[in-house]
Amino acid sequence: MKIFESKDGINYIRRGQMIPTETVVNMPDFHLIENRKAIGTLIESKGLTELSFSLSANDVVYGLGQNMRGLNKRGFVYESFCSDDPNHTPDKRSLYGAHNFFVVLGEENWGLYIDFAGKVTYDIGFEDKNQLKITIEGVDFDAYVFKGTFESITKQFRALIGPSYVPPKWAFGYQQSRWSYEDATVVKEIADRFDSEDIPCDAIYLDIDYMERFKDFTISDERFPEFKSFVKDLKARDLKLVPIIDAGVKVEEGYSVYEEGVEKHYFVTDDKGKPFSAAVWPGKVHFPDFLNADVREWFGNAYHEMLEMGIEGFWNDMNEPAIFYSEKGLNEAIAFVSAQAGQNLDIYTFFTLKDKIMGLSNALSDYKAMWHRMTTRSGELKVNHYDVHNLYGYNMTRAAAEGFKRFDSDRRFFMLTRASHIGMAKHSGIWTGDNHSWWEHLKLNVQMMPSLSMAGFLYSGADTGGFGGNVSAELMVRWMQFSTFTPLLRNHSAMGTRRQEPWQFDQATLKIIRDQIRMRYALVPYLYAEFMKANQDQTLLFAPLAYAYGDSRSLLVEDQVLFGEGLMLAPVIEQNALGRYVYLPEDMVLWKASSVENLNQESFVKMEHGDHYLPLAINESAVFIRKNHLLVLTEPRNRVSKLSYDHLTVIGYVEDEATYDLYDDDGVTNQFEKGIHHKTRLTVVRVGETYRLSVDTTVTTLGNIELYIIDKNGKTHHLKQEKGVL
Ligand code: MIG
Repeated sequence: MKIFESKDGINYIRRGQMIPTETVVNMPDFHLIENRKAIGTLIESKGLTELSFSLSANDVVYGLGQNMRGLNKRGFVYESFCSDDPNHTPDKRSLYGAHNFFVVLGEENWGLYIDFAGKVTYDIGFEDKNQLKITIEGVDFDAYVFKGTFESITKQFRALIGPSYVPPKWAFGYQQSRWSYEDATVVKEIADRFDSEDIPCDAIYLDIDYMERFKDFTISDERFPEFKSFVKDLKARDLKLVPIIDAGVKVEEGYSVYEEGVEKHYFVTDDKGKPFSAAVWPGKVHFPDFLNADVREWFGNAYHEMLEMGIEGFWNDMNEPAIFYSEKGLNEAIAFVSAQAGQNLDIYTFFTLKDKIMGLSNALSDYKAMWHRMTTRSGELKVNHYDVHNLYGYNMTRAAAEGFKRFDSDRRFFMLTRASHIGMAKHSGIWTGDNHSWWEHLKLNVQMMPSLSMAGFLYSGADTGGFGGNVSAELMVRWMQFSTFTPLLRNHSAMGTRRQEPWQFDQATLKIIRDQIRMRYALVPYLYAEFMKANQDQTLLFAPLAYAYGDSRSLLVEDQVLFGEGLMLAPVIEQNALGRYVYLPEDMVLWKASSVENLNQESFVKMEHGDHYLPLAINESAVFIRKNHLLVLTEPRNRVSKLSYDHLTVIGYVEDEATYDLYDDDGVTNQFEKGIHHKTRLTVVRVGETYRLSVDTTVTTLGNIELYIIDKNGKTHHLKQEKGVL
């Protein structure tokens, strides 16, 4: 084992020669240090490594990206092992992503990132409440230990993995999805309905039924007879179509992707070197070997045809990879079942029989029977799938992202993926998979956003309203109130469930949801600015309260989160609740956000540090503005592209002075990477009994600004600044 240290005190531990993940892109200068115990206790046996650390009584543990349970992960066992499991119940240990970064805050603050391609298990004070025990399924790995404040630890980590994926700006608009809008007529009806109901929307999704027999990169002629002109028509209305791509390639003679893949040996193989056969939606499939650079190039180029037709982005699904059954597994199960025919089954044999069938999906034995030809710097490496399982979805999406770059290196493309690894945060956003229309999953969404920010997944969000199960109008509304702040705002639901487009409920609900989506559009310039700054400054877009507040109560708050530099959100996440308790770590200003149309002096209330019960009617959500911070709204429009800076509203809680940098750029190219963007600096200063706004901007179209500034006595000052004054 070698231990190194960087000049900012990051300890880098290298054990053996790990399978490269290409996650760390900015390696600081490290120097070798001798005989230093940088991490807890390390035991290696039977091919596993166990790391143990002791936890102090009040330590909290934040992180692990997309995972179950609370903000504070202490008290349960979690796994990093990309899993396709549509039942996110509290007993589950892993979801679709593998995100090996966490931070311990307490007696001593530290963070750990384990750079590893295989399975890692975290027992965080479960077996023994004072022990954090990590089991790595391998002996070769890299690890990074960070020390400092919550903020500096997360910054150092994010600096290592490099900037996160940035979508085109329209991706901050509302997106409507359903499994499935099955043909062009239905999609058009949805588009028309949004416009006739006057509800903003920027994108409509195409789930698996747009394809011809679930074959990737094909379009059903029957259901989308004039696909190209259809895409063009929607584009003329400023609406984007987002088609899905699945990991498995259908086995079918005459299907070019399949034939080329077989001919060039581009598929993951079985123990005998033949393409591994499994079944997913298309029936029998082979899996492209995304760990191989040639395969990535080939698959990435396959997206070009639809890009040429005007498609601007995709979602990659089933890339854990999800396997309904493998040919081998099914044959074995059938053989077992047949052998029991006519027998008088004892109970144990009956259960074995049942398990043989139930256990066919996503079986570890299948993952262990799959082989990759992985491209590494030192040549091609034959690796077993199980050992690199967490890199599969990551590299599928990397293939797409690299394909987009080759198509047009300066343009931003929309990309979401289901399975992920930290290394993928630079290539794509994620949606959090198949949640349910359960209040528990709204809470899970709230608790997951901060750990996703920590892992670098800034562009993310849940299926708003819930994917599985039937949503009530009330849950839909409360979920929309929270998702108004998540960069990805997508309403998606499964086949067979209650429809959940905004107009599927009653008239009152429709109005609330319309107002809510309009509020989202009014917030887009602000959300976008917060997003881009969080990415550039490596700060957290969503954070636990302890990110900014050092008191012991803040460490324990599980249902309120900080958003960006100036807000705290306290969403209602309980059925029938017409209010909730909130904890304020300092004085703040409450906006009971219900609409952006009717703002007035009474809309904002200063509240004191401490605990409060807050009544919140069904159309109200609690948005808190932190001390000496500003919130900026624009006038809503029905598309992101139609938003302007002509009439801004600045809301602030200002004791003496507050400044806000409203970042903006062209929203479509990668020029921002070269520093081509503008920042409008808004400064509000108290001058005696009133306030003055100064604006430092290069934006020529900046118009009138209306201000609601709340002072330390809770008085709201309503001021207007005319264009000429700027
Ligand atoms: O086996 O494509 O998470 O969003 O609608 C289900 C159908 C496959 C899972 C995705 C979901 C999508 C669904 N897919």
